[in-house]
Amino acid sequence: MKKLCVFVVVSVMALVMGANVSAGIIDAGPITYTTSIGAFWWMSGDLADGIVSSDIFNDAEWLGFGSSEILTVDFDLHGTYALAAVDVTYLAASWWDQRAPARIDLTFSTDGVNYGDLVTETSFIGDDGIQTKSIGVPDVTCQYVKAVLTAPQVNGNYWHRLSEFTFSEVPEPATMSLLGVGLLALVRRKK
Ligand SMILES: [Ca+2]
Repeated sequence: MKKLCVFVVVSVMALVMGANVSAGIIDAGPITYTTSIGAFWWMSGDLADGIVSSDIFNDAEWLGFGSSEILTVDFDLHGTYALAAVDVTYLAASWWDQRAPARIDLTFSTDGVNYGDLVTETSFIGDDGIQTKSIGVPDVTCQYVKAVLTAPQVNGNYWHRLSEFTFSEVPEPATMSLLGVGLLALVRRKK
């Protein structure tokens, strides 16, 4: 009986952990986006291709935008998800006049028209290379995400250099059901 209980617990844990992995980062493949201002022409990076560049000089992995304007990026996840976090990877290098955003406002929509559930992030590491900021989202169900990046208030010429937006979803309800079924089986076996 004891062995059976251990088997059930291990099986449930394996299933739950497996389900959590698949329910984490949303596949970047189908995600598309538009930007309110054009990226610098020599940079051909994609903000939703699943690639986070570690090479700051590889213009094929980065997109650059002038920082004197507000940049809006409208994402279509091409599926409905309960989001847990949005990770933004950017370059902050004062020696190269590239700055972290001063602020990012995220809003969410199910129809691409009406946006709500505002999440504002103002805490970004402003220097020292490639940075990824994970912005927590309070379990918002949506298909569309609008990210508004506000430039920092600094003097001189500067710009944004962005590599990726990564979206993560909360564990699916199926995971919780699975856990419940497993525990129920365990309790019944004990009786
Ligand atoms: Ca990318």
